[in-house]
Amino acid sequence: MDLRQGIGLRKLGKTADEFQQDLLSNLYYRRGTTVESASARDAYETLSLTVRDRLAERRARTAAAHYASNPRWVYYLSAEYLLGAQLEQNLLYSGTGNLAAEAVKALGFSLEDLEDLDVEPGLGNGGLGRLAACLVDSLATRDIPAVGYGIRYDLGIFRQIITENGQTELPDDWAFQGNPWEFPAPDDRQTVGFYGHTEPVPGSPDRKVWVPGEIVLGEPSHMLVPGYGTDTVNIVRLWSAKASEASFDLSRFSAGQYAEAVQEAVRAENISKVLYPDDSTELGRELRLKQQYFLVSCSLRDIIRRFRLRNEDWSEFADKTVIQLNDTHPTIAIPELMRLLVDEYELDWSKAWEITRKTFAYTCHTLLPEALETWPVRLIEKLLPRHLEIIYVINMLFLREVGAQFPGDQDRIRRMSIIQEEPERRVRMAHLAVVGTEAVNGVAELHSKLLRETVLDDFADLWPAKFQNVTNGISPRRFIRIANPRLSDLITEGLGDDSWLRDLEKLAGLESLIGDASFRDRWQSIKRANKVALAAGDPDSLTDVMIKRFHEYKRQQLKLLHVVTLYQRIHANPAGDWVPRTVLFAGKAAPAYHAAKDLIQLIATVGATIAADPVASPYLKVVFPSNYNVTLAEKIIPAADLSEQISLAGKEASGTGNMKLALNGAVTIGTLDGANIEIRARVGEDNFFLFGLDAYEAAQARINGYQPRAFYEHDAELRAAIDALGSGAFGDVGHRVASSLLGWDEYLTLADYRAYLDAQAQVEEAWRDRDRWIRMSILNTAHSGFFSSDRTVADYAARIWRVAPVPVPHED
Ligand code: RUG
Repeated sequence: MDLRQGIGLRKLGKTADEFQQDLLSNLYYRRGTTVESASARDAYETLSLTVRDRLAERRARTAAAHYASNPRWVYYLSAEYLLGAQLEQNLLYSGTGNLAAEAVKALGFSLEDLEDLDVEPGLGNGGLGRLAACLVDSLATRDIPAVGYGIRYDLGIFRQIITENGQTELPDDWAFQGNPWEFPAPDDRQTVGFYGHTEPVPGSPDRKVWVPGEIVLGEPSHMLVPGYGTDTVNIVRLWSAKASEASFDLSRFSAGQYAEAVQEAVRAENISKVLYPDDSTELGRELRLKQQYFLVSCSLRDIIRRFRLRNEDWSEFADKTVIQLNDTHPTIAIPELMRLLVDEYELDWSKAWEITRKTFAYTCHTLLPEALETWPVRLIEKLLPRHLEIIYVINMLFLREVGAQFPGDQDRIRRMSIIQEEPERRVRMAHLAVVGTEAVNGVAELHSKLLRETVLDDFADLWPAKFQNVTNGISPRRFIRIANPRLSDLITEGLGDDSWLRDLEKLAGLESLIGDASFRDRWQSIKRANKVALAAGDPDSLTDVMIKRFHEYKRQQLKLLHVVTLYQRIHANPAGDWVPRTVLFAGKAAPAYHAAKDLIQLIATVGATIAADPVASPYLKVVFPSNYNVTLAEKIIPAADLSEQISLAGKEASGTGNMKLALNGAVTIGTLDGANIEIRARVGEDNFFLFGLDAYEAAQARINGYQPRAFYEHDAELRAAIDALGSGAFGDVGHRVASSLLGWDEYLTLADYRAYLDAQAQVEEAWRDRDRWIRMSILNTAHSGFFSSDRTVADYAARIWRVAPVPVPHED
């Protein structure tokens, strides 16, 4: 028997009996317990292993197919992954949901109870991390050979508690009870160096020897990433930092200096301790850069190891490998690959540079200057001395190229340099990422256009063909099939089958059902049932949701001004014909972002005031559930009527919550920003509430000397709302928010207030005409097909990665 051919795998049973037998044997042999004493945790772990085994069998066949075809691979490098809960997804993707429900019932548990024990790995902050998770899902669904690389943070995104005192952060020890979904692979451990110095190599001017001052080990574990409706199972490989054996100081321990004895080990292991440590301190920044290099160094060595399993010739590396950099966080991979090729594999510089440039591609996710990373030269010099030398050479050769193209244009050279000189010498990671890659993309049409016209305009002049757009997308499996099973079942019934889950444009077929009154009734009852399940407020009220990270550019403050104005209007006319609304906010603020935390506190306080008010509370309710994460999003999104996408135009790169809400039949109120523009173009102007300045008008307003006070003085309702916030009734936090809006109003909230309230009046008019609203809702779902991440991945595959699918032969 040739085990390398994958022959010899015992087929895992497909019948209920066989599933139950497998569950029992996992309970006995892998969990080491018995039916009589099995706890819910035992049942959860055992079920997870039983489901995982089915995916692992597909994984074995996937690996065999990939090995045989020696394909071009996509490697996705991302500092963040928000994978969401795994059990329900893996039941769906392995087609074992019914078998599992029956089997755990026989053990005395309900599947729902066990799903509650499935903790989501919160290894990301927001949209960027969730995008990475959607893309790996779609890569597998599209049968593209791929590995996602990331960091296995011990503590994920903090657990948030909201009270009237604002946001409190608690550590998220997500794997405290273990994580049945991952496979540790200590044999693939890598060694990572930091600090130290470099030494010349006699006779080889391009090469250097780097002698690191600290060594840390990177230990991988992987989680399975199944494709939907296919046999492909890819992996996400996550690295944990481990101290080397030598870092434990036995002599100090023996001398009773216990803390000192483990100090070095603790320092090493801190690298993967926490997602994004607070970078407002010098130490925090250094740790963050360490994380980035740790991810990159481990992953590149793993990629090279994989390449060498089937290939020998370096000239084939770029043909077999594309490495996508998810934002600038992993950009240090560019000098690291150069270092490996030049210093360790002894390629000459120009050959190595050709390979490097052809291997990488870079996705930019922002336009905000403060989000474009730069690192102090002296920090890189200290932590990664060889990389700084390499960056200098890359920069010198690059600026020579610029000089040749634009002779005498010193200003352009200064603007484009990878090194910023003033006020402090820093490495501009976005410039390095553009110079060292073959393709650069933005994440929505407007974003890609603004990147070319503003932030990266000089680079787009130099290399116009390098710049592309790939509009983001979302996984329809997670964000409608799992999140909204009632609506998914209705859609499947309406369209005749569930093939829309792999071909989301098929949702357009719903348009022909819109004239069917019973279909519309069922659509409406499902939305209502989802609201009842969410239990956030009156299910017959307009459920108005703003769910996303807290950031001033996203403008939760604009929504708050709207809430305060509604409150004041109700008070002015308690007998008015008010549309009852439940306004739901959810989201986290970065722990050191004080203005965003102020907003959270103010919203919570205003919400409590309204709740205690007998005049307003029958019509207006503000709810703010704690700890927004993927799991909570899956509950809120199906219940939403109105989707708030109200960032200042030109600031939100794309947004993906906007897509999830539209897909679930929420109607958007939004600005011409990010992917809102593409959503509106598809769902139709009549099914989208547009308001506000566009990106060019917003930029112009600042140039023209924007005065927020002028808006305050000319609009009595706006004045009343801001005065109420600043009146003292809401304490210092109300003062701070009001005076920041009146003083500078960075994101032109006051300029867009009146247009926003007018658009909200149109929302209420449409809502009162219930039939019109349901039609709008259905049309939003019907025309959201473009926003599937399967389409996003197909775009990357065709235009950036140039990869082909490798189907895994199906076995019954
Ligand atoms: O803010 C952006 C979102 O607009 C976008 O949808 C998401 C995925 O592309 O990425 C978010 N993002 C940007 N997260 N971090 C950054 C900073 O670079």
